[in-house]
Amino acid sequence: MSGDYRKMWESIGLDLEAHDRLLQALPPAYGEVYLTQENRPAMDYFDFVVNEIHGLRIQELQEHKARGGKVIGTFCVFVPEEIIRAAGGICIGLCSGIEIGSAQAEKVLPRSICPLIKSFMGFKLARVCPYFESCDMVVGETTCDGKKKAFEILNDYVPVHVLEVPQMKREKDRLLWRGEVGDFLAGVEEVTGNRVTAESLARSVREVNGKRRALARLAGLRKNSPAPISGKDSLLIEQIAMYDDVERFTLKVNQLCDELEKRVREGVGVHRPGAPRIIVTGTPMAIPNWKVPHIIEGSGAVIVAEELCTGLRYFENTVPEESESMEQSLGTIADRYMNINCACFTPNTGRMEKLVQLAEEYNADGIIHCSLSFCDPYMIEANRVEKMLKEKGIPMLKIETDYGQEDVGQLRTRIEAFLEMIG
Ligand code: BJ8
Repeated sequence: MSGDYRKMWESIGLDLEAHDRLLQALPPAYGEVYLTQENRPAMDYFDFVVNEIHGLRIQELQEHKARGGKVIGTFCVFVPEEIIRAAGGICIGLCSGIEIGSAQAEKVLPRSICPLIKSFMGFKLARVCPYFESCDMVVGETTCDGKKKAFEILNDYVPVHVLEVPQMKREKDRLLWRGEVGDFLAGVEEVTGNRVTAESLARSVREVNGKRRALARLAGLRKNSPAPISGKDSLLIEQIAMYDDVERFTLKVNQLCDELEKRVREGVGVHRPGAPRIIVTGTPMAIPNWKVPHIIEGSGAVIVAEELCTGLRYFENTVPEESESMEQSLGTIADRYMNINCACFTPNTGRMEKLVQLAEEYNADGIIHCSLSFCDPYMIEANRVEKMLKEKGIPMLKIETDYGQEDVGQLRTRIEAFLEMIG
């Protein structure tokens, strides 16, 4: 990191010793997973952002807060970030992608629970995440039972606004969700002390759309063969999208896409000719969870798309920009989010259809379904995915894992066997 941030970390209430241990664990992992890749495009900005993950960006958040601005943390791509931005707040996706503070988390949660939930509780209780400690409010949702109940506990430590996300997509569910989006607007206005206007909302919609379009442009370039960028680098960018400054990030992704377009014209890629093209689907892979993509690409395949919330589900739809009133804008924002294919919905047929469509568009040789352990929605829905893909003749491998490294050898063996079978 470029500066000495200890004073800042102390002032926001971090446990400095525990935080030192976390930082020591991170850089080697990044070097090994990312910096050893061959023929990377210019990723300097994104490498820099990761390097400064607890430094410069936190400083920016603190400066925003010193000017009276608020920071709002989220755990789900269902949270309408357009509204947070329109109220002058900064929306930060809290990561939960590493095992941390488990001992503390297990004092308030059962041991056998989704690692993502245990991680966010651990981060908060161990006081090691400067993003979490910068939040004036966090937003929870009722997507899965584990999260829904854990947010009641988290509310003991930080104010939590819970969004009720419906479980079905009928008209009455859409109406309920529209009501939730309206209540969220009121909650955000109260925390930030700012009123959202039709103009501020329209501007925010344009800016967030710009970010999503840049990510979609990047995704589109990966349809080419050879792929001009690795799946690991693409995932990293999708993870950074959750917490970086929106306008700067959009600019940097578009600049990278300019370079990738040139690569495509010149036939430059990041993998050996004939490498199997893989789509990854399942539970989100929050930073710094790169375990499975690292194994897949380390085994000679290339990941061409992520049907994940840290992937296509985050950016594939935009909000229409021509609304004439605040009411209409809120409606179109709510509708955009209801199109997300989360396994928390029943049925969730949109996800199966999307996977078949993606396999065709991205010319994929196979799909790897990766679920965090104890995640009932995705682990059970894997059966529906498998059934549909079988019907369409698309090979699929189903894996279940957590944030530990103990199963790496076993996962590698299974992934290599799958790649050999489809190769
Ligand atoms: S829209 S996928 S980000 S809820 S992995 S905590 S589901 S037990 S994360 Fe998600 Fe929003 Fe859906 Fe996406 Fe529960 Fe499963 Fe854990 Fe999960």
